[in-house]
Amino acid sequence: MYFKAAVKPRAVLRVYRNFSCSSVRNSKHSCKLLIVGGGTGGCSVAAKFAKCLKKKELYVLEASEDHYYQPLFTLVGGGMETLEESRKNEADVLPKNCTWLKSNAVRFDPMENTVTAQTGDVIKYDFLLVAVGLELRYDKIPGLEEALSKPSKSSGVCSNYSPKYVNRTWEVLQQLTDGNAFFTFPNSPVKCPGAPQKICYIADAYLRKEGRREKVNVTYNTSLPVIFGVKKYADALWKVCKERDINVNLRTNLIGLDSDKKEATFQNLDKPEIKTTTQYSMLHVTPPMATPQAVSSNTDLSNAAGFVEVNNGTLQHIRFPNIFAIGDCSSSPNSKTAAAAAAQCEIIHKNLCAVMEGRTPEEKYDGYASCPLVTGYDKCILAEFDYNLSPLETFPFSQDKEMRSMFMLKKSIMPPLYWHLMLNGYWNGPSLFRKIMHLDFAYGNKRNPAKQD
Ligand code: FAD
Ligand code: UQ1
Repeated sequence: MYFKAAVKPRAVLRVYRNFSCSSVRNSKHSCKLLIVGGGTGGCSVAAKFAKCLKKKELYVLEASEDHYYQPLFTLVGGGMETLEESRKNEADVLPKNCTWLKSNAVRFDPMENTVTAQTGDVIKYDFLLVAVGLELRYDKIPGLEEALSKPSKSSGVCSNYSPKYVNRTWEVLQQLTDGNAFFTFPNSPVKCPGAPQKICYIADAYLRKEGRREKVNVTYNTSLPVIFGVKKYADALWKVCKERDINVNLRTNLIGLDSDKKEATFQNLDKPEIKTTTQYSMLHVTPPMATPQAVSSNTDLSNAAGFVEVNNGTLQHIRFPNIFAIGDCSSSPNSKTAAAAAAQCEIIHKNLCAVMEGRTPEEKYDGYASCPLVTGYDKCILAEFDYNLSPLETFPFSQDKEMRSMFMLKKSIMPPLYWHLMLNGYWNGPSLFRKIMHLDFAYGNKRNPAKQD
């Protein structure tokens, strides 16, 4: 069944009823809501629906036994946290009141309202939430997987992005004494676009602390034409780079490496004929990323770039009203972060409930994303912004400064907030705090004479 976007909700509901659990034939599973992907977004929305649906009505399709709090990887790579602190068993983070199928989705058939798992199971759903995130494509850079398979000591190549490689970053950093240290940003969409440069600042701080900075050239090579998409924070980051003697090359993309010779080749994206091969002692790679193939190759579900094609406001699929997408795999043009997924959670919860009840989805996501730009062992610039790349800051002071309090927020407050509130369906981003703090600030200025000066 193919739902046109213009179909009225009541008509949609009538069609859904034909697919209700009791009427399903020739399939092994059927449910009211199927969530594909049990990462940040999938888990958080599952927690919300586990409070109102029955266990048999709510399915989560996820193959991994491990759930990682990926934002901690930046601190793991910098030797500030351990990998184990970023991991929990998937079984312990999924709500008890859901049916977990341990497999990957290999085929989406939105016309039939079915998803096929790698195990061969077919799940028929009334409503679908796609939450499969982004895949790391280390294979796209010739020589990279080979380099990452060698012991970190001889290779010097590392990557914070994968739990498989993040410990290498700290190992490589500790061994680094001289030469060139490169940090890369690929020519593809990435999750947490700040993370490729956060580790560069941490490396700089570490080398200074150890008295080794003078012998190491630190360079950030990014495929982007800017250091950061939001001007206010980009200005602050350029200042940090100048102060710390960090070289920044824009529109510069890593296209290959020779790990025997410890040489990396970069291409100038504005003049593709210009390729430069340089020796490295340390190479921190952010890999190219893409949505999983089952999503990217499905032209009913996805746009040309391979992202699930949703309405930017409601996060509802533009062709199939019973499908929503959350997080990194969604076409909504926000910065792909856990903070964005948090803000999307409640929008999706309310809009899915509306569609389930035959009402029009009315909640609108404003594109909120945030990126705690860690700039050292006790400093962080907390970037927060919306679809227009306009700052949307929580705190009643300008956040374009390196601050210790923002570092503490990143290191000590966000992890428990993630594990205990977000994954249990109780954290929808900081919009409520923002409203309270800014109201207080406004009253402080306008109504409370004691606060005026
Ligand atoms: P994920 O959490 O990645 O979950 C996707 C899930 O889908 C996974 O469990 C995966 O196994 C599963 N899956 C994949 N394919 C399939 C399939 N075919 N079938 C079924 N399941 C499938 N965000 C911040 O807000 N702040 C930060 O400071 C920050 N720092 C970061 C630093 C690093 C190094 C990294 C890697 C990420 C960082 N992020 C940060 C980004 C954040 O982790 C992601 O944006 C967030 O996890 C996205 O959630 P998601 O649910 O879309 O995807
Ligand atoms: C946030 O909501 C979030 O999602 C859980 C993050 O991911 C780990 C963040 O890094 C940040 C900074 C936020 C925003 C939270 C506040 C209190 C500003």
